[in-house]
Amino acid sequence: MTEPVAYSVTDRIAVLRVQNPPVNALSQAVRAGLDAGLARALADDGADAILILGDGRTFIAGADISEFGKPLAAPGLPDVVNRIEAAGKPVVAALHGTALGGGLEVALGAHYRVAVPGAKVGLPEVLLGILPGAGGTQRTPRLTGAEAALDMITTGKHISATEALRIGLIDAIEDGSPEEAGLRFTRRLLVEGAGPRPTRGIAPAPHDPALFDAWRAKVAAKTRGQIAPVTCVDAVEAAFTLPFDAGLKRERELFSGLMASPQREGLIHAFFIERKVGKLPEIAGVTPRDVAWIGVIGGGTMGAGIAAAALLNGLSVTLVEQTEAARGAAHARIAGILGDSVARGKLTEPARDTLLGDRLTCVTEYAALADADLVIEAAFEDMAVKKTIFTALDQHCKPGAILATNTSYLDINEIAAVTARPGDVIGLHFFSPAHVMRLLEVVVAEHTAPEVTATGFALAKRLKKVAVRAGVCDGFIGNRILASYRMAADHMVLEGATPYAIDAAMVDFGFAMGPFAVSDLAGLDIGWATRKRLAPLRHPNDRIAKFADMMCEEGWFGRKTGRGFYDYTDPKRPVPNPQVAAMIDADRAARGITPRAFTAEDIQRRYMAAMINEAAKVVGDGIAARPLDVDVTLLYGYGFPRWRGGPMKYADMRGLPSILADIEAFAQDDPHFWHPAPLLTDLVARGASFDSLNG
Ligand code: TC6
Repeated sequence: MTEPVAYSVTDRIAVLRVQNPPVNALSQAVRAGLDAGLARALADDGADAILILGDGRTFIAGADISEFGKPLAAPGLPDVVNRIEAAGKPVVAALHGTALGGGLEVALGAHYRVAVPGAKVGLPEVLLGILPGAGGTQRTPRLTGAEAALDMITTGKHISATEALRIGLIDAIEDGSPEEAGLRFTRRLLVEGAGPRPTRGIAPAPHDPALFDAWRAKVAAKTRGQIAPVTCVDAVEAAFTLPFDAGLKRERELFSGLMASPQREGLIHAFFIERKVGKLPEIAGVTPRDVAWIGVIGGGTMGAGIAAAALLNGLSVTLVEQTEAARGAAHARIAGILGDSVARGKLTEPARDTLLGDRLTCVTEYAALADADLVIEAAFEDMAVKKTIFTALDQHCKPGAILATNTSYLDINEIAAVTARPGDVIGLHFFSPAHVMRLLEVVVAEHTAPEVTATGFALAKRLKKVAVRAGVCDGFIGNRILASYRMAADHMVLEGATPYAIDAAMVDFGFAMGPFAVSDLAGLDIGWATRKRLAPLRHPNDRIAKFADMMCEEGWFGRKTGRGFYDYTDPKRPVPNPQVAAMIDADRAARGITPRAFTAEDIQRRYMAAMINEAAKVVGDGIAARPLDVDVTLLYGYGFPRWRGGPMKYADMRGLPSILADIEAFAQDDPHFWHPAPLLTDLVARGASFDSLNG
């Protein structure tokens, strides 16, 4: 077995090489290995200096997150870092890949830091609901000053080696492998006679005492509801108000508090499920098909967004529209999105011109798709339209080309049946705007071949998206669950809550926007069309609110028409649309409802109960493979607060019996809507959690 930290000596420099693939996380064995290597180097008469580096693709990507929440096995990282800093021989860290979190803290414990040009560094603990707890909040500001340290620690962002050099976090950038760069730098130190240089010995630079209050206010406004970012400011402040050891103690207290918080548990759940969501037995070991050239049918908002995402990630695109005018409009739409990328510094003007000139073709003929590897249809949501398109695609596309639909709810089995290649047909459900939103539902139809599914996942990765496998049903995973909690919100309005109280309660829960503000943004005409489409399929006891139809009949489609649940006369400061209340009153009166009061907690409980209950049905029906697929869908496509881990994690943390009790209580008044999901009932009976089904 490979040692977690290998020891060797070159040119009187002891090299401690961390070997814990894939990312050299600081597991207990690595911490113990660093301790042992350090002691050996200090006792080694043949070594005058010590060099720490990482084997493989990266330096050290941080503490081993999988150990969090379990009892800590000695040695603790803060002690290891302190011992490195206290070494009587100069210690150098040579950084490559990503030196993150505890990894960067090890480097800060070293006396000097050198990086290879492509290296990145960061303190991303805040994104996991904690803070850099191995001295990072005390040592970083001593090297960089308060502002740069606060920026890194409260955002968790990765910075380049050049930026790290500029702010004083590292001492040099050297070409070559980390070993070459590190040895060259250390040899120079030895020639110069440089000795140990503990970071703790550096006095913090003077600062404006009001700085920390200003940062607390700024960070609190930006990261609403989260405790770690503000706590990070408190910890950095301690570097300026307390002596070093007392600052470390304060950091530890704050760290322990965050470690025990449910937010930490939610965020770490989110970290791991994002990596687990693509690991599915049906595509394990399956080779995806090569995709270099994609076709897109339809150049509206969705089609243009998909085309732009593909172009920005190195694919060639042929877009088919019906008319010359639509073809031109689609090209202009895509050019607009790429122009925004230029404006934001993500793309150079020449690169944009190459994409638009050489990589994008907008046409009106399907024949142009003859050599496309994969075609994504993003046309009007109508089964007849889709069938016509898929019949044409089947005729024009080469054998082996994948035919995908971006439908949000239509039956993909029915679409696939019009082709002679149902195994090549799949749903790729993007979220709008498609070049921004990270979620992609990969909808696997009855005959979809595993390599076609694997290609969907590979394409998502190429487009820097998070793919979730979904089965075929109306709305797949996300929109099916949305329909249910959106219905619960409408019912609450009928019973007495205002849309504005519901929005406020859900923003308070952690969503960026409430459901009615979201509907205004998406366009109320979308919900209107869905209600009309589903009307013939409804059960007579379904309670469908009428107030939204009344609003649509007035031509109020939300933000785009200046009016919806809110009035957008001042688009930056929407206010409740005063005429909506009368429509709601009329709807209630027609049903003989006397409105009652709802507290924010009542609203949150009903909303979450509806979401979790439908999600449990989605898992029980096999539409989502595991509860974690629901969590990823809601986190990446529906603005669910990441620090709550997703609805299934939230349910597990609150306790499934409590969720079931709510559903049963609500069912007393409305047994038609509130049916406990069999899976939920079963888990409660067995005392099990959703997480137990995640594998
Ligand atoms: C900390 O340091 C606190 C310190 C205070 C202590 C007192 N631990 O993302 P990838 C796994 S907090 C355990 O697919 P990439 C990951 O699950 C930590 N496992 O690769 C995956 O496993 P799988 C601060 C980890 O090249 C595999 O490695 N550090 C850890 O796209 C590959 O990961 C961070 O927050 C870990 N720390 O990206 C950094 N990191 O193959 C977190 C990764 O079984 N990590 N794994 O699925 C990252 O941001 C990225 O992994 C990356 C590499 C940029 C390092």
